[in-house]
Amino acid sequence: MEPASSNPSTPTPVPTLHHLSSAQSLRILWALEELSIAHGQPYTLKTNKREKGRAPAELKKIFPLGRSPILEIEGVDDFRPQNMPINDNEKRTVVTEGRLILQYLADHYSRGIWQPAPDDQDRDIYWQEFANCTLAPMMDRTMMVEIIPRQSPFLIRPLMGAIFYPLQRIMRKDHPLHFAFMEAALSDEKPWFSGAKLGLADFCLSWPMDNAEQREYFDPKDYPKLAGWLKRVHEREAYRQARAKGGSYDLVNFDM
Ligand SMILES: N[C@@H](CCC(=O)N[C@@H](CS)C(=O)NCC(=O)O)C(=O)O
Repeated sequence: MEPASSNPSTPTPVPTLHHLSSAQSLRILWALEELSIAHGQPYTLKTNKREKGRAPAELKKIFPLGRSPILEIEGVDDFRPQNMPINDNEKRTVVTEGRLILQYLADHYSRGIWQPAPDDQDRDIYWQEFANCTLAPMMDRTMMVEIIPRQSPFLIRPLMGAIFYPLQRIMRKDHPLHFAFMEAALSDEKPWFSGAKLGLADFCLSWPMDNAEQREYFDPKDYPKLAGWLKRVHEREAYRQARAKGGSYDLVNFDM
């Protein structure tokens, strides 16, 4: 497929986002809303509600792992990393993994708006990787040791609490070092993790930082630049539209 960025007059197939409530696909929905505001790029949103914390089984019909986000584009077949067999004769592109979806949107739909300045390219890619390979797993580990005792059967809950409470403290000990490291990366010249302007690193980091904020893992007073970044994210029209359209976004109990 011809990247939309190279020729704005080329009609681009409308992508469909298979979204899940209270999930990281909110950052893809935010990116799609940015494209809608920037160039009127249409998209189709299919919202799925978590059921007992999990994605509904129907998502497995779109992609075998049944997790969200999934971006589906009908009429093109230009990205087949999983060699997924497509039984029907129709052309269909299915992109999964949040960071890959963002890259796909940047390459095919963004017309360059998220392209960092040449001297910010390393920064942008670093913070994307940090978001998905360092901060998000850290938030997940901390969430697991908090949610397991809360969701345990009533009779063993005190025992589970006794086991898991020390683990929660150990997990949280690592957070300040990481938040301080992020704080140091922001400045008046580079107020975004992608550099002087919003980019893929910022979309990537919104998910673990929304987790941190909702679960009160960080005190905004201790990290004013990081808190300012998160506030700027939340005040963007596109982010607000995404929140309004995406259903619940409960990163404490995940709709349970
Ligand atoms: N590595 C994948 C992870 C996708 C993922 O695990 N998504 C979660 C939501 S945050 C999900 O669909 N969970 C539902 C379930 O496990 O049933 C990505 O980056 O997109």
